[in-house]
Amino acid sequence: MDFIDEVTITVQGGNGGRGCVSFRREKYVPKGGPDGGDGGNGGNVILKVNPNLSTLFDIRPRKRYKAGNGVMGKGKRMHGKRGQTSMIEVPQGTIVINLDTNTTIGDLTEHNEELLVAHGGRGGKGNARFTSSTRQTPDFAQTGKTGEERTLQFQLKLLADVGLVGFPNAGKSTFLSRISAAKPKIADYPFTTLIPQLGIVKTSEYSSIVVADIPGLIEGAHHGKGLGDRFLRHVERTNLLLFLIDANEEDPSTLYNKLNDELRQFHESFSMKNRLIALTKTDLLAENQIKKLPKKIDGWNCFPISSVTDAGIQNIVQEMGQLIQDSSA
Ligand SMILES: Nc1nc2c(ncn2[C@@H]2O[C@H](COP(=O)(O)OP(=O)(O)O)[C@@H](O)[C@H]2O)c(=O)[nH]1
Ligand SMILES: [Mg+2]
Repeated sequence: MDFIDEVTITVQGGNGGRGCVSFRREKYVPKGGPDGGDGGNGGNVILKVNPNLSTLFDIRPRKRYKAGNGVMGKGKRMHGKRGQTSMIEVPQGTIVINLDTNTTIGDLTEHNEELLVAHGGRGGKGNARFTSSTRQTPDFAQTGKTGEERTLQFQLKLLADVGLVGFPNAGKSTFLSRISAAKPKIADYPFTTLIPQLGIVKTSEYSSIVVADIPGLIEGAHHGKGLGDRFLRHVERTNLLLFLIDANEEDPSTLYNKLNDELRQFHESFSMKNRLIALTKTDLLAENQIKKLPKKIDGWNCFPISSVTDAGIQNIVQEMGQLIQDSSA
Protein backbone atom coordinates (compact mmCIF):
# COMPACT_ATOMS: atom_id res chain seq x y z
CA MET A 1 0.00 0.00 0.00
CA ASP A 2 1.05 3.55 -0.62
CA PHE A 3 4.22 5.20 -1.73
CA ILE A 4 7.53 3.55 -1.23
CA ASP A 5 11.02 4.84 -1.30
CA GLU A 6 13.47 1.99 -1.70
CA VAL A 7 17.22 1.56 -1.84
CA THR A 8 19.64 -1.39 -1.81
CA ILE A 9 23.18 -1.20 -0.43
CA THR A 10 25.96 -3.45 0.82
CA VAL A 11 27.32 -3.16 4.32
CA GLN A 12 30.54 -4.63 5.60
CA GLY A 13 32.05 -4.68 9.06
CA GLY A 14 35.74 -3.80 9.30
CA ASN A 15 38.28 -6.61 9.37
CA GLY A 16 39.95 -7.49 12.63
CA GLY A 17 43.56 -6.38 13.04
CA ARG A 18 46.32 -8.96 13.02
CA GLY A 19 47.78 -10.11 16.35
CA CYS A 20 51.40 -9.20 16.98
CA VAL A 21 54.42 -11.44 17.40
CA SER A 22 56.88 -9.76 19.72
CA PHE A 23 59.29 -10.60 22.55
CA ARG A 24 60.36 -8.55 25.50
CA ARG A 25 63.82 -7.13 25.03
CA GLU A 26 65.97 -7.91 27.99
CA LYS A 27 69.65 -7.36 28.35
CA TYR A 28 71.67 -10.55 27.89
CA VAL A 29 68.52 -12.59 27.08
CA PRO A 30 68.22 -13.34 23.36
CA LYS A 31 64.46 -13.90 23.50
CA GLY A 32 62.54 -12.48 26.44
CA GLY A 33 58.92 -13.48 27.14
CA PRO A 34 56.40 -13.10 24.33
CA ASP A 35 54.56 -9.77 24.58
CA GLY A 36 52.71 -9.35 21.27
CA GLY A 37 49.30 -7.70 21.78
CA ASP A 38 45.98 -8.52 20.08
CA GLY A 39 44.73 -6.85 16.96
CA GLY A 40 41.78 -4.48 17.37
CA ASN A 41 38.29 -5.59 16.39
CA GLY A 42 36.89 -4.33 13.11
CA GLY A 43 34.31 -1.56 13.37
CA ASN A 44 30.56 -2.27 13.16
CA VAL A 45 28.09 -0.87 10.70
CA ILE A 46 25.19 0.75 12.52
CA LEU A 47 21.95 2.31 11.28
CA LYS A 48 20.64 5.26 13.22
CA VAL A 49 17.35 7.12 12.93
CA ASN A 50 17.70 10.79 12.18
CA PRO A 51 14.27 12.35 12.80
CA ASN A 52 15.08 15.21 10.42
CA LEU A 53 15.19 12.90 7.41
CA SER A 54 12.01 12.07 5.57
CA THR A 55 13.34 10.16 2.55
CA LEU A 56 16.08 7.67 1.61
CA PHE A 57 17.27 10.01 -1.07
CA ASP A 58 20.74 10.58 0.38
CA ILE A 59 21.60 6.90 0.62
CA ARG A 60 23.49 6.03 -2.54
CA PRO A 61 22.02 3.00 -4.29
CA ARG A 62 24.37 -0.01 -4.56
CA LYS A 63 27.03 1.73 -2.50
CA ARG A 64 29.20 -0.33 -0.18
CA TYR A 65 29.27 1.04 3.34
CA LYS A 66 32.33 -0.37 5.08
CA ALA A 67 33.44 0.19 8.65
CA GLY A 68 37.11 0.71 9.53
CA ASN A 69 39.56 -2.15 9.98
CA GLY A 70 41.04 -2.92 13.39
CA VAL A 71 44.68 -1.94 13.84
CA MET A 72 47.45 -4.52 14.31
CA GLY A 73 48.55 -5.36 17.83
CA LYS A 74 51.95 -4.13 19.05
CA GLY A 75 54.70 -5.19 21.37
CA LYS A 76 54.48 -4.69 25.14
CA ARG A 77 51.05 -6.35 24.95
CA MET A 78 49.51 -3.30 23.37
CA HIS A 79 46.20 -3.97 21.72
CA GLY A 80 45.46 -2.45 18.33
CA LYS A 81 42.75 0.19 18.10
CA ARG A 82 39.24 -0.88 17.20
CA GLY A 83 38.11 0.05 13.68
CA GLN A 84 35.87 3.06 13.18
CA THR A 85 32.12 2.51 13.23
CA SER A 86 30.27 3.26 10.01
CA MET A 87 27.06 5.08 10.90
CA ILE A 88 24.30 5.28 8.32
CA GLU A 89 21.50 7.72 9.04
CA VAL A 90 18.01 6.70 7.98
CA PRO A 91 14.58 8.29 8.38
CA GLN A 92 12.09 7.19 11.00
CA GLY A 93 9.95 4.33 9.68
CA THR A 94 12.68 2.62 7.69
CA ILE A 95 12.22 -1.12 7.29
CA VAL A 96 15.44 -3.09 6.87
CA ILE A 97 15.53 -6.31 4.87
CA ASN A 98 18.49 -8.66 4.64
CA LEU A 99 18.36 -9.63 0.96
CA ASP A 100 20.79 -12.52 1.44
CA THR A 101 18.21 -14.34 3.56
CA ASN A 102 15.11 -12.37 2.57
CA THR A 103 14.24 -11.58 6.16
CA THR A 104 13.23 -8.35 7.80
CA ILE A 105 15.84 -7.52 10.40
CA GLY A 106 14.55 -4.20 11.63
CA ASP A 107 11.78 -1.65 11.67
CA LEU A 108 13.23 1.60 12.91
CA THR A 109 10.41 3.55 14.43
CA GLU A 110 11.87 5.43 17.39
CA HIS A 111 13.78 8.72 17.40
CA ASN A 112 17.50 7.96 17.47
CA GLU A 113 16.93 4.19 17.44
CA GLU A 114 20.00 2.19 16.39
CA LEU A 115 20.44 -1.17 14.70
CA LEU A 116 23.71 -3.05 14.28
CA VAL A 117 23.66 -4.53 10.77
CA ALA A 118 27.20 -5.87 10.29
CA HIS A 119 29.67 -6.89 12.98
CA GLY A 120 33.32 -6.11 12.57
CA GLY A 121 35.68 -9.10 12.56
CA ARG A 122 37.45 -10.02 15.82
CA GLY A 123 41.04 -8.94 16.13
CA GLY A 124 43.65 -11.74 16.06
CA LYS A 125 45.33 -12.78 19.29
CA GLY A 126 48.94 -11.72 19.79
CA ASN A 127 51.61 -14.24 20.66
CA ALA A 128 51.50 -13.26 24.34
CA ARG A 129 48.24 -15.22 24.51
CA PHE A 130 49.75 -18.45 23.36
CA THR A 131 52.21 -19.17 26.14
CA SER A 132 51.72 -22.28 28.17
CA SER A 133 53.88 -24.39 30.45
CA THR A 134 55.13 -26.36 27.47
CA ARG A 135 55.39 -23.49 25.03
CA GLN A 136 57.29 -20.52 26.35
CA THR A 137 58.24 -18.74 23.19
CA PRO A 138 55.34 -18.94 20.74
CA ASP A 139 56.45 -17.24 17.55
CA PHE A 140 53.04 -17.00 15.92
CA ALA A 141 49.89 -14.94 16.25
CA GLN A 142 46.37 -14.97 14.75
CA THR A 143 45.20 -12.97 11.79
CA GLY A 144 42.04 -10.92 12.29
CA LYS A 145 38.65 -12.20 11.14
CA THR A 146 36.94 -10.67 8.13
CA GLY A 147 34.00 -8.37 8.89
CA GLU A 148 30.45 -9.52 8.23
CA GLU A 149 29.02 -8.58 4.86
CA ARG A 150 25.36 -8.19 3.96
CA THR A 151 23.16 -6.86 1.21
CA LEU A 152 20.39 -4.75 2.68
CA GLN A 153 17.31 -3.19 1.30
CA PHE A 154 15.72 -0.21 3.02
CA GLN A 155 12.06 0.50 2.48
CA LEU A 156 10.21 3.56 3.63
CA LYS A 157 6.56 4.43 3.34
CA LEU A 158 6.47 8.02 2.35
CA LEU A 159 4.24 10.57 3.97
CA ALA A 160 4.09 14.05 2.57
CA ASP A 161 5.79 16.99 4.29
CA VAL A 162 4.18 19.56 2.03
CA GLY A 163 0.80 19.49 0.32
CA LEU A 164 0.11 21.48 -2.83
CA VAL A 165 -3.23 23.24 -2.92
CA GLY A 166 -4.76 25.11 -5.82
CA PHE A 167 -7.53 25.33 -8.35
CA PRO A 168 -7.22 23.34 -11.57
CA ASN A 169 -4.65 24.82 -13.97
CA ALA A 170 -2.88 26.81 -11.25
CA GLY A 171 0.33 25.01 -12.23
CA LYS A 172 0.63 22.39 -9.47
CA SER A 173 1.66 19.42 -11.60
CA THR A 174 4.13 21.46 -13.59
CA PHE A 175 5.67 22.91 -10.43
CA LEU A 176 5.99 19.49 -8.79
CA SER A 177 7.72 17.94 -11.79
CA ARG A 178 10.01 20.97 -11.94
CA ILE A 179 11.24 20.64 -8.35
CA SER A 180 11.24 16.85 -7.98
CA ALA A 181 14.55 15.04 -7.74
CA ALA A 182 12.84 11.65 -7.85
CA LYS A 183 9.43 10.09 -8.17
CA PRO A 184 8.67 7.41 -5.61
CA LYS A 185 7.15 4.11 -6.63
CA ILE A 186 3.47 3.53 -6.15
CA ALA A 187 2.87 0.20 -4.54
CA ASP A 188 -0.53 -1.39 -4.90
CA TYR A 189 -2.66 1.70 -5.08
CA PRO A 190 -6.34 1.02 -5.67
CA PHE A 191 -7.19 2.64 -8.97
CA THR A 192 -10.56 3.81 -7.78
CA THR A 193 -8.91 6.31 -5.46
CA LEU A 194 -7.43 9.53 -6.65
CA ILE A 195 -3.70 9.05 -6.76
CA PRO A 196 -1.66 11.72 -5.08
CA GLN A 197 1.47 12.63 -7.00
CA LEU A 198 4.47 12.54 -4.74
CA GLY A 199 7.86 14.01 -5.48
CA ILE A 200 11.09 13.92 -3.50
CA VAL A 201 12.51 17.41 -3.42
CA LYS A 202 16.07 18.18 -2.48
CA THR A 203 16.06 21.27 -0.26
CA SER A 204 19.74 21.42 0.63
CA GLU A 205 22.85 19.32 0.24
CA TYR A 206 21.82 16.81 2.90
CA SER A 207 18.09 17.01 3.15
CA SER A 208 15.07 16.28 1.10
CA ILE A 209 11.34 16.50 1.70
CA VAL A 210 8.26 14.87 0.24
CA VAL A 211 5.82 17.08 -1.63
CA ALA A 212 2.35 15.85 -2.56
CA ASP A 213 -0.04 17.12 -5.16
CA ILE A 214 -3.45 15.62 -4.66
CA PRO A 215 -5.27 15.99 -7.95
CA GLY A 216 -8.84 16.95 -7.59
CA LEU A 217 -8.59 17.89 -3.94
CA ILE A 218 -10.48 21.09 -4.46
CA GLU A 219 -12.89 19.70 -7.03
CA GLY A 220 -13.61 16.82 -4.69
CA ALA A 221 -13.85 18.89 -1.54
CA HIS A 222 -17.62 18.66 -1.32
CA HIS A 223 -17.63 14.91 -1.54
CA GLY A 224 -14.45 14.58 0.41
CA LYS A 225 -15.22 11.09 1.62
CA GLY A 226 -14.25 9.68 -1.76
CA LEU A 227 -10.68 10.73 -1.12
CA GLY A 228 -10.40 8.25 1.68
CA ASP A 229 -8.34 7.69 4.78
CA ARG A 230 -5.09 7.25 2.94
CA PHE A 231 -5.16 10.73 1.69
CA LEU A 232 -6.00 11.98 5.16
CA ARG A 233 -2.92 10.27 6.52
CA HIS A 234 -0.84 12.34 4.15
CA VAL A 235 -2.63 15.47 5.26
CA GLU A 236 -2.15 14.73 8.93
CA ARG A 237 1.57 14.38 8.58
CA THR A 238 1.87 17.42 6.32
CA ASN A 239 3.20 20.39 8.20
CA LEU A 240 2.97 22.83 5.42
CA LEU A 241 0.51 23.70 2.69
CA LEU A 242 1.72 25.43 -0.42
CA PHE A 243 -1.06 27.38 -2.11
CA LEU A 244 -0.53 27.88 -5.82
CA ILE A 245 -2.41 30.78 -7.32
CA ASP A 246 -2.12 31.97 -10.90
CA ALA A 247 -0.51 35.40 -10.72
CA ASN A 248 -2.35 36.36 -13.92
CA GLU A 249 -5.71 36.23 -12.17
CA GLU A 250 -7.44 39.47 -11.13
CA ASP A 251 -7.22 39.16 -7.41
CA PRO A 252 -4.97 36.54 -5.75
CA SER A 253 -6.30 37.17 -2.24
CA THR A 254 -9.90 36.48 -3.26
CA LEU A 255 -8.76 33.19 -4.78
CA TYR A 256 -6.82 32.43 -1.64
CA ASN A 257 -9.93 32.93 0.49
CA LYS A 258 -11.98 30.68 -1.76
CA LEU A 259 -9.38 27.93 -1.56
CA ASN A 260 -9.23 28.33 2.15
CA ASP A 261 -13.01 27.97 2.55
CA GLU A 262 -13.07 24.84 0.41
CA LEU A 263 -10.26 23.31 2.42
CA ARG A 264 -11.94 24.01 5.71
CA GLN A 265 -15.10 22.29 4.49
CA PHE A 266 -13.02 19.32 3.57
CA HIS A 267 -11.21 18.85 6.86
CA GLU A 268 -10.70 21.00 9.91
CA SER A 269 -7.09 19.97 10.32
CA PHE A 270 -6.22 22.07 7.29
CA SER A 271 -6.74 25.25 9.30
CA MET A 272 -3.90 24.32 11.65
CA LYS A 273 -1.18 24.10 9.02
CA ASN A 274 1.50 26.56 8.09
CA ARG A 275 1.24 28.05 4.67
CA LEU A 276 3.23 29.51 1.85
CA ILE A 277 1.77 31.07 -1.25
CA ALA A 278 3.22 30.72 -4.72
CA LEU A 279 2.01 33.21 -7.32
CA THR A 280 2.54 31.21 -10.49
CA LYS A 281 3.24 31.78 -14.18
CA THR A 282 5.03 35.09 -13.67
CA ASP A 283 6.72 34.60 -17.06
CA LEU A 284 3.44 35.81 -18.56
CA LEU A 285 3.61 39.10 -16.65
CA ALA A 286 5.61 42.26 -17.27
CA GLU A 287 8.26 43.23 -14.75
CA ASN A 288 6.17 46.10 -13.31
CA GLN A 289 3.17 43.80 -12.88
CA ILE A 290 5.31 41.33 -10.94
CA LYS A 291 6.41 44.13 -8.64
CA LYS A 292 2.78 44.91 -7.81
CA LEU A 293 1.98 41.37 -6.67
CA PRO A 294 1.15 41.08 -2.96
CA LYS A 295 4.06 40.25 -0.61
CA LYS A 296 1.69 38.70 1.91
CA ILE A 297 -1.84 37.34 1.89
CA ASP A 298 -3.63 36.67 5.16
CA GLY A 299 -0.24 37.09 6.85
CA TRP A 300 1.49 34.35 4.81
CA ASN A 301 4.49 35.01 2.59
CA CYS A 302 4.00 35.10 -1.17
CA PHE A 303 6.60 34.01 -3.70
CA PRO A 304 6.32 34.90 -7.37
CA ILE A 305 7.44 31.90 -9.41
CA SER A 306 7.58 30.56 -12.95
CA SER A 307 7.97 26.88 -13.72
CA VAL A 308 8.86 27.86 -17.27
CA THR A 309 11.81 30.16 -16.56
CA ASP A 310 12.58 28.80 -13.05
CA ALA A 311 12.33 32.31 -11.62
CA GLY A 312 11.77 32.17 -7.85
CA ILE A 313 11.79 28.35 -7.77
CA GLN A 314 15.03 28.07 -5.82
CA ASN A 315 13.78 30.56 -3.22
CA ILE A 316 10.54 28.81 -2.52
CA VAL A 317 12.17 25.36 -2.32
CA GLN A 318 14.64 26.67 0.24
CA GLU A 319 11.84 28.27 2.23
CA MET A 320 9.87 25.01 2.25
CA GLY A 321 12.94 23.13 3.46
CA GLN A 322 13.54 25.65 6.22
CA LEU A 323 9.95 25.59 7.47
CA ILE A 324 9.88 21.78 7.51
CA GLN A 325 13.16 21.64 9.37
CA ASP A 326 11.95 24.20 11.94
CA SER A 327 8.70 22.35 12.51
CA SER A 328 10.42 18.99 13.11
CA ALA A 329 13.09 20.43 15.45
N1 LIG B 1 3.52 30.15 -18.91
C1 LIG B 1 3.44 29.24 -17.93
N2 LIG B 1 2.57 28.21 -18.01
C2 LIG B 1 2.53 27.31 -17.00
C3 LIG B 1 3.39 27.43 -15.86
N3 LIG B 1 3.12 26.40 -15.03
C4 LIG B 1 2.15 25.67 -15.62
N4 LIG B 1 1.79 26.23 -16.80
C5 LIG B 1 0.75 25.73 -17.73
O1 LIG B 1 -0.52 25.82 -17.12
C6 LIG B 1 -1.36 24.72 -17.46
C7 LIG B 1 -1.81 24.00 -16.18
O2 LIG B 1 -0.67 23.49 -15.51
P1 LIG B 1 -0.76 22.24 -14.54
O3 LIG B 1 0.58 22.09 -13.96
O4 LIG B 1 -1.30 21.06 -15.24
O5 LIG B 1 -1.80 22.76 -13.46
P2 LIG B 1 -2.57 21.94 -12.30
O6 LIG B 1 -3.94 21.67 -12.78
O7 LIG B 1 -2.60 22.89 -11.13
O8 LIG B 1 -1.79 20.70 -12.02
C8 LIG B 1 -0.51 23.85 -18.35
O9 LIG B 1 -0.83 24.13 -19.68
C9 LIG B 1 0.91 24.27 -18.05
O10 LIG B 1 1.76 24.09 -19.15
C10 LIG B 1 4.31 28.53 -15.81
O11 LIG B 1 5.09 28.72 -14.87
N5 LIG B 1 4.28 29.40 -16.86
MG1 LIG C 1 -2.43 18.72 -12.07
